[in-house]
Amino acid sequence: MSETKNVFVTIAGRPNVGKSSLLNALIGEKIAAVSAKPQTTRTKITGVLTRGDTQYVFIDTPGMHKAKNKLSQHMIKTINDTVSEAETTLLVADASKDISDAERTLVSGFSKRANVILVLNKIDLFDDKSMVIKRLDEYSKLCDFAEIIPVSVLEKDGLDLIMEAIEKFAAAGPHYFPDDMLTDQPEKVIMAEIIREKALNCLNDEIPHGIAVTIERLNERDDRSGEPILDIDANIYCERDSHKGIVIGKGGSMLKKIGADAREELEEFFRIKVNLQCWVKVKEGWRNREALIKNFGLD
Ligand SMILES: Nc1nc2c(ncn2[C@@H]2O[C@H](COP(=O)(O)OP(=O)(O)OP(=O)(O)O)[C@@H](O)[C@H]2O)c(=O)[nH]1
Ligand SMILES: [Mg+2]
Repeated sequence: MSETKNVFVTIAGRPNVGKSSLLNALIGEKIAAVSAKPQTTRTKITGVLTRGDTQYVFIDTPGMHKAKNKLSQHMIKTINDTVSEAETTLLVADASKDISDAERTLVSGFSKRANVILVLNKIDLFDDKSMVIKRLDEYSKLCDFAEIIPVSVLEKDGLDLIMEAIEKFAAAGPHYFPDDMLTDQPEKVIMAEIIREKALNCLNDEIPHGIAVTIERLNERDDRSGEPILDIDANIYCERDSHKGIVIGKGGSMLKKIGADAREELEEFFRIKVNLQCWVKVKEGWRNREALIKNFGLD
């Protein structure tokens, strides 16, 4: 038998740069919520890819930001703990944007670390491809990266280069997860995240950050025609009474849309027919209440 290898890779960077999109693309399955709104990811998410002898373990983290509430403080602690323990880091940046002061500080903070690969994402947004070289040059002055790889996760352009770069850091060792495993997230968490992602995508800017989703009941049964069906009851929590009406929408239209979008993805992911019931509840200011943060599994 040939020798097994493993490599642990932390995916870090500012909010909204495409970290979770990258995780999903690298493991070839959508396990992490993605949205155009910053701070979509709230906890670390492990994605596993086993190819031949090598097991790649990717750890997606929340976007690095300044804490605004207790939930943010937990997110930042998660990021710091994960990044400080990282053997190999994919530091992701949005190449299409000028380097902000926050980005500069963050990137410079990695200068003393080894095995940091800078992923310059969203190069599809450049009409002028010479901008990629310019950005590469700017970033290379901030930190001595092991490699800088321009990519477009959206167009799956450059992902093979990332895999080649990571491969170099794989070392002899056991596979810590079963070879067919995709993620360590429990089923219920994946379900709740699918629903939360659809809510983020459907709702306006003020509300999404204050949304949390829990799965209250799961039941598999045969429907009338004998086909298996999964009943899922979910609670969508928002922070204020005024938000509840917005999440429900006129005549229930918003909730219907969120539910329909979520059901479609749930059926695709779990390969079973789904009957989804969503209830909207209010937990006043939950993002500043430790007990509720804990209750939602976000501590
Ligand atoms: N144009 C373009 N958009 C991208 C690309 N990769 C990701 N995006 C978009 O960028 C937005 C943010 O993506 P996410 O993967 O949620 O970003 P993230 O870094 O995980 O964000 P947080 O979890 O909030 O820190 C989404 O709208 C993605 O569709 C890319 O290569 N090109
Ligand atoms: Mg994310």
